[in-house]
Amino acid sequence: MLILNIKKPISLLSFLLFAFSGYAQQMGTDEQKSMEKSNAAFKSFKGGVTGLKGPGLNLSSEKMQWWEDAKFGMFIHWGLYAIPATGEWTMFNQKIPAETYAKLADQFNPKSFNASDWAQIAKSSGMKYMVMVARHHDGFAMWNSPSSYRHFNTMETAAHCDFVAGYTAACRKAGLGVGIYYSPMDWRFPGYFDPKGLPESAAAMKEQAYGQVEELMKNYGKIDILWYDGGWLAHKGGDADAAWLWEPLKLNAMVRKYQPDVVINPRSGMFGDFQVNEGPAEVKGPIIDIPWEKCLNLNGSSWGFNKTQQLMSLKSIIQMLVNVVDRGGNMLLNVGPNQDGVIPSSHAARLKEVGNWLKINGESIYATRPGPFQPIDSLYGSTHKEKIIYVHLLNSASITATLSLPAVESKILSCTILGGGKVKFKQNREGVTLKINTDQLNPAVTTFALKLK
Ligand code: FHN
Repeated sequence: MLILNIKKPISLLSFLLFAFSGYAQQMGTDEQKSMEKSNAAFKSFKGGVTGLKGPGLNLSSEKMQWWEDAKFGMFIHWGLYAIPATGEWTMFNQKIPAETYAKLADQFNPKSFNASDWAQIAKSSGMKYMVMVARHHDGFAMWNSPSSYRHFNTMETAAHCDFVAGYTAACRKAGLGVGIYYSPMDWRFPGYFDPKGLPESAAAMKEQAYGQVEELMKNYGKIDILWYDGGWLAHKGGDADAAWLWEPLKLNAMVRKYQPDVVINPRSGMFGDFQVNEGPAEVKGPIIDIPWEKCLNLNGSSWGFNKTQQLMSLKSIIQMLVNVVDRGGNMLLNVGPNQDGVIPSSHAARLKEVGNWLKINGESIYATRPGPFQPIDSLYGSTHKEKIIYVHLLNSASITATLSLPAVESKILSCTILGGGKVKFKQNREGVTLKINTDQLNPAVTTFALKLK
């Protein structure tokens, strides 16, 4: 029996995360760097260039509409790392030799895997698309992958099953957008850690990546989202800095040959059809006028299944979703099924509660666009669609008896709370004032619908 539980003191960042966001990631140093480099790219994007651009490789805004209307998706980190239950970076953080780690595949034979259950949980929580990890940094492929280095995949090991096939079929059948996550980096290759010093090993890793991306884009029907992760080399620099090895314009030209309309993120080193902001940090600041996505964990301990459970509260999930959508983004919320492929019932229950809020407030989220009011951090934000402006009031101590909003040119005919009653309001050239009755407020976020003439 393989024992893998070396206790590591939580890092300063994890403590700060705990202090400021109420839950901690048990992250290793490079794992933290991995998240920070992605957010550095997001920040620098606002200031300019991130990722290589090539003719015809990015989608038009028309082709991005469905994604920008969808707003909310399920991220799924599932693989061998669900067995030790200490997160998807277990192999690296615990310095487990590849040969030793590979033995986990002999134990990976999930009897209760049922992707339709995953899809139902996603639908009942109001999610419109899913993104499943097909291969993470540990190299283990969750599908029948002839390109897999050393046949390290679920078809040629104990499970003898193609989980990507099951997932894509169930997701599509449920009417959800089908997304696939792929990590070009693979810790099993020494060339990953020294690509210039060990060029053959780096080239073999690249060859595997091209072969596997082609398999995923060719063998599973229409794929709607391709979510690369881990373009950076030797845990250094950014994804775009590794373009000399991955040649992302060549790689994604191949992808578009099979999947012309697939939405591609920015982590292959190519300019993304959307940008990514990762982690639990609260979303603040003005509306961002480019397609972007916030990805974070429902269970704060790690992306992969973890025996340490720190579930996000319902309030923090709904407030995160609203803060993201009011600033023009989508939210990709992650679950980590256990080694049998089951999403823990407590996670499914929490997501169902989010779905209940969206049943009432969904019209202020789906297919809306941010504004017209710029958000006030930790107080309110807005979206609009056709002749309605939606104001999302975050339930916080700073709420008073009235809410002052900027002026609106069109005449407001009525103001109501979604799922609630009428609201008194005043409108003049200076602005709009809503009369707030705290008894009517939702413990997380209350949506005011301003119907315009
Ligand atoms: O290193 C990965 C991590 O394990 C996880 O997959 C996240 C998900 O966005 N991405 C990387 C960290 O940025």
